Amino acid sequence: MSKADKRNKFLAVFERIREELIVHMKSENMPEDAVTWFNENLIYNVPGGKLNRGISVVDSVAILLNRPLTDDEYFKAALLGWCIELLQAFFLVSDDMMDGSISRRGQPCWYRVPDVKGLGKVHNIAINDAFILEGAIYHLLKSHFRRESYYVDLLELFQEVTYKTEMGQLVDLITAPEDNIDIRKYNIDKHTFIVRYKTAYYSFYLSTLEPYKEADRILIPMGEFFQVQDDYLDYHGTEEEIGKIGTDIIDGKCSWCVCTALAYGSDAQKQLLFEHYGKKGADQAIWEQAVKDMYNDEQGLNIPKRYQEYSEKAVSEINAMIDQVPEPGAQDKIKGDRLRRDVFRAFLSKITDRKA
Ligand code: DMA
Ligand code: MG
Ligand code: MG
Ligand code: MG
Repeated sequence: MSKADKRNKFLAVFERIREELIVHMKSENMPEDAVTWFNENLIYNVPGGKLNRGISVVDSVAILLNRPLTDDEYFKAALLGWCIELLQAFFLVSDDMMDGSISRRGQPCWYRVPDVKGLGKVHNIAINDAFILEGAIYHLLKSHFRRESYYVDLLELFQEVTYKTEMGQLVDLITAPEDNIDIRKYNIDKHTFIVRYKTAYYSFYLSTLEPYKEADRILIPMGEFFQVQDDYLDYHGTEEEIGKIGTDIIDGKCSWCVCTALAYGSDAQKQLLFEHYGKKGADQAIWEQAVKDMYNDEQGLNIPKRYQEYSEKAVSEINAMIDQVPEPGAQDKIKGDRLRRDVFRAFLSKITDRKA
């Protein structure tokens, strides 16, 4: 099946899920304008991304079972995939408020949409809209998996991963307080801690839906690599490419780029960062550009080249770890008993060389 067909098949399940959530809201006697609001929230925030995380669930199940899925198996796997996409939507709506971002997935961030279908602007309603996206996950899990033996495991996994992500967001945000950024405290270890919690757990680890030891060992480094890419693209990607306007320099984030600059930069280069990094004000665009120019300088820091080197090393290290995963042998009663190398390779190939 082509990539586009795969995506469309997955999107068709979203329509069923949205329908189900709307029918449920109506059955709770929610007023019509509230149902309209929720519907717009779902459409605007859930299906518009790359859908890598969600589709990976379907791919993983198919690789593990080693045969085409029945319609019911496909639906259940896709539903779990959409639960991850709902979780992602919940994180992104709130992340954009906290980061003061402008755009996301090629459209204004949800909290900046002034008025939904003429219903009127409600101050900071995006906070509740984020919560409700999270609530929808547990409603769906209950209505589809309540009778399964693994129901509690699923609930725990979603809850634990959510909690870890929130811990990561906490450190991400207090590391860069708006009024007093201190980049002297930034380094790669601090960065690794933040990205492991805020990105790695929910981005890949959750998509296997199994807390395997092997998954932990490989998918967490893969998630770290994924966030380094995100940090790099924040400064280097154009809005057309990444669908969002980068805010890390002005927000003073502990990003891979600034940690690398601090580790390898000269005293003069670090001085420029102390003066201009994370500074808000009338001249913020000029200061941001000065930092970007310094990152770009081919004779100097050359962050693009360092990123290229980092990426090649990360991909080869992750591949080496995948090579060590034992393939299922005769001792495994069920063929899908353990994660096979292909599951990890499928994840890695989705993110290698990504430009968005
Ligand atoms: C990503 O952090 C982490 C979460 C939990 C959304 P980020 O602020 O770097 O993401 P983005 O660049 O997409 O705003
Ligand atoms: Mg952000
Ligand atoms: Mg953020
Ligand atoms: Mg980012």
